Amino acid sequence: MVVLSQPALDHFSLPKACKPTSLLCGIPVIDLADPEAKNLIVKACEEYGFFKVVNHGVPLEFMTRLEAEAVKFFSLPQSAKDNVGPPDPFGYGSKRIGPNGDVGWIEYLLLNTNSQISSHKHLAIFQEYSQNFRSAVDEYVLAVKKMAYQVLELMADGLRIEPRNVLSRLLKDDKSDSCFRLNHYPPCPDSQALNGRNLVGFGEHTDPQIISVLRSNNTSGLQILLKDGTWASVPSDHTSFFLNVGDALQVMTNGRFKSVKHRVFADTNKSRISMIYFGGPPLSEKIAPLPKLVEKEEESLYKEFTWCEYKKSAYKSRLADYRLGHFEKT
Ligand code: GA4
Repeated sequence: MVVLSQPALDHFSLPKACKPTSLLCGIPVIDLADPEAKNLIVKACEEYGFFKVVNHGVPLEFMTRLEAEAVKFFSLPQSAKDNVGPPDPFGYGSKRIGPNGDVGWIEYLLLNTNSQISSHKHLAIFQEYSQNFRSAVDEYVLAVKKMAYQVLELMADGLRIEPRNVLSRLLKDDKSDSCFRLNHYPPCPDSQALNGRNLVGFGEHTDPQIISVLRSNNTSGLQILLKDGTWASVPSDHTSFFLNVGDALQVMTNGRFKSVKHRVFADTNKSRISMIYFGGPPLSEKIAPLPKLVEKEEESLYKEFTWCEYKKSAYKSRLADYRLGHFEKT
């Protein structure tokens, strides 16, 4: 990633005068071994669209091994990284996020987790790079997927909907359109130039999928938007996972769960490395409120659409757009 000269930092930074930010100390923590987990997950999704998972069963060495591989990858010469870019959307990207002009203080690798629909580019990324990298991604993603299935099944129990795999089956499907992202937010090159402002790593957005599972190193930067319109910083925890509700799950719960807006700021001293699994349904899947979650009198808040239609529309949008707007009934 090329370090920019001082004036260019203005493209990435936010003015000082922002809404107040607090430290999210009361973030819901779900212990997967707790008999109350199913109800606490539902409560967290209603209140925040976001929660932390502990006792998750994913070995810490899977996380640290992949983190080390990611650090190795991002330390490669720029030309080697550019060989696996630009993103189409899969592949290596630097500063540009998506196809519509969004930028951030970030470099990343976006991968398709489904070998059945992976592009040549994706295969090339893995093969050209290294076997160690590939196996670290594979073992990590497999373990995280299993945990995500468990969470979605607990969620179905908490919502009292049957069968309990009504949500998890969408991620388990061979054709599930899920992806995986490794992000590197380099430390801010010249913190004086920012003059107290924040350097935007990944601008505010919601995730389009059903559920996202994030793990980061011990560098802070993630913030979520609370119901009262204020931003809260999420204290980092490299041993836990942070899960958030995506747009598709908001629709499937007819708005009962909110897909949470979030953003990331770069740290002034440390690199932030994050790894996120985005669990999405098959492209042909109809995304609509689950019948049991639509009260008798209440109608679906959304028009019917497939995941493929939603994704296409998302890729025409800017990061901060309210993407569900096009799909709401008027
Ligand atoms: C946000 C969530 C995931 O990181 C992502 C992003 C995707 C991309 O980087 O290619 C998008 C963004 C994300 C939403 C709107 C579109 C698409 C960039 C962008 C401007 C991989 C995803 O699925 O949607």
